[in-house]
Amino acid sequence: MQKSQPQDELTSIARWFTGHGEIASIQPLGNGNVNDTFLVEHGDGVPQRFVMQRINTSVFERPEEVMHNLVQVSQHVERKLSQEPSQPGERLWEMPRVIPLHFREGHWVEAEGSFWRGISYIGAAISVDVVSSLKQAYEVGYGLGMFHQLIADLPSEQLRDTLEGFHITPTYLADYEAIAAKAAAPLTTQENHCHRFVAERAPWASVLEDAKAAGELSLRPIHGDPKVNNLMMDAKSGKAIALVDLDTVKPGLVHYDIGDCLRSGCNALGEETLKPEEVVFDLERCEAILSGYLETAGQTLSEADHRYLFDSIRLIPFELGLRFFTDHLNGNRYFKADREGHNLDRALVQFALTASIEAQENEIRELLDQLC
Ligand code: GN1
Ligand code: MG
Repeated sequence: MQKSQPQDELTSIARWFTGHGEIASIQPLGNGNVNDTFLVEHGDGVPQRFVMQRINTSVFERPEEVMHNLVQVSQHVERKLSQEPSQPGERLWEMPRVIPLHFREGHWVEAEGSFWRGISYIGAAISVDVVSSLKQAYEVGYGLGMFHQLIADLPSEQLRDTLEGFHITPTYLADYEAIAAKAAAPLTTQENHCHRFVAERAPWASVLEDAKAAGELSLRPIHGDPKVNNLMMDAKSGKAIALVDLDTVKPGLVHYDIGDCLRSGCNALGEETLKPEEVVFDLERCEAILSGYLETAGQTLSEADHRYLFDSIRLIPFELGLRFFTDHLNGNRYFKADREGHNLDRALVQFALTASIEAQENEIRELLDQLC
């Protein structure tokens, strides 16, 4: 877990990105589980805003490479957007940009023992932790598809692997098994339930990696972390206009992104709920998200891609539950936890979502057949 930072230290770090002017305020922003994020307001006249982030270097061990990717991705997309002039009334897609340092060359600063960066703030936009209407759900899917299209031709060799093993479920399973073998005997019924839940699904957990190894599914640039609150919607029109949090953009399976978007967008109680027994995977939201996604990215999916969509919808919440549970057994070193048992509670929610998806397998498969 990272230390908290006194306000005057935050102010002096912010000056690296703003220069000498007034810093009006620095407030925590969003609910990230890994990095620490702040919104900085500054400027002597009309206030300006930017996002200041401390990268969690226990997760991203080579933060310079994260910054390298970020610059590559935003330049690539900006170039593409500038080549396609927009029509009046059309949605204007925005790309978060890295902010150069004020006092020397570069895009990040090491200060107070941490690694900091500045990113442009997407103004006049909202993001939600829970999708509250089908229109929003459609926009979330539309935005993910739009993002996939914009990065589809980003050459892989320009991207570094900033997080090895990310979304490789068999690797998470192996980590879990090693940690579970060393952990104290399960103390609670909930822990016992999680161990059983994982064991029953372990033989299937390599489904996407097996399809990749067999050449059925292929790698392409993906976002890696498109949970709904990373999707920004225009405050007035409600249209998707940006996907933020680009630290995990790298070659992967689009299935990881589709699964992550659906697991976060189809859970009306949100991933922090303390009522796992009430968690359901909502089919209507699923239909709306997929319709939006297919509208922008449908043509890029192959027949084999379609065949593995159900598995991806089931796998990504299972994988996230497994990651939360492993972190719980391992002393909460990866995901920020506010209290004892926080990551166990989060695991229970993701496992409940997985179970709800399994219970609706026929309906979800029918929906996929209809839409694709
Ligand atoms: C982490 O920090 P945040 O909220 O953007 C995690 C995702 C999980 C998510 C679950 C790099 O993302 O994979 O889906 O928590 N990011 C990383 O809330 O591990
Ligand atoms: Mg993230």
